[in-house]
Amino acid sequence: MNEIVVYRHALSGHAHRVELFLSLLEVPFRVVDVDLMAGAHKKPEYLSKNPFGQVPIIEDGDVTLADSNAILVYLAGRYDKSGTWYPRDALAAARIQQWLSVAAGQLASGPAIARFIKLFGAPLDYERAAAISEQLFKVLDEALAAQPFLTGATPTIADIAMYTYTAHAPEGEISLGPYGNIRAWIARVEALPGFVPMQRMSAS
Ligand SMILES: N[C@@H](CCC(=O)N[C@@H](CS)C(=O)NCC(=O)O)C(=O)O
Repeated sequence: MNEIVVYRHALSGHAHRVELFLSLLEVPFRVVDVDLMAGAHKKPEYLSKNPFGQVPIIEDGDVTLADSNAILVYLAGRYDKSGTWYPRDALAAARIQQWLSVAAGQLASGPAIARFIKLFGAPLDYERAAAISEQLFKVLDEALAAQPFLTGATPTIADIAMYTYTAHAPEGEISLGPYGNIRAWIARVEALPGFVPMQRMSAS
């Protein structure tokens, strides 16, 4: 097995979801820290790996792949011997895809942007991010009332994609206080063997 290389930033939730999944799968990897503050991700060498100039990307032998959710799909297909993280069944896969879309949609434009504003001073619309977060967390909390993980009794890549920016929402001053089912789900994800946290930036 190749050692997978993950290009990341230590505070990127998108990158963390990749590191978390590799750790849960017990797939060996090493990280390369990309200095976003210095603009390393917009240099030609990095853009040749990901023309969007974003972290994360992975290199796995001669495969170079960008986009955190695409990477989760790839890793599950290639390295998950259990076949449970991204089942082939059409409906199960579609249910997971629904959450991957939410992770790239409302989770990114809500809690992730709120955190980006509060931690890094990004000049973006906090009220909008907070409103998206509230709507998202109501739906998420309700979805988790009926089952322990997002698509059923066992975790899938849907849970991995949704975990980091949800768990770190308080860093963006989005409280998880009202959402008991979400908090219980976070604890379940954090109890998975091989779980690795992302660095926290403030008491939350
Ligand atoms: N759709 C991408 C989004 C990745 C993303 O937004 N990465 C951020 C860090 S969390 C980034 O690299 N931002 C730098 C930029 O866009 O210039 C994914 O899921 O990997």
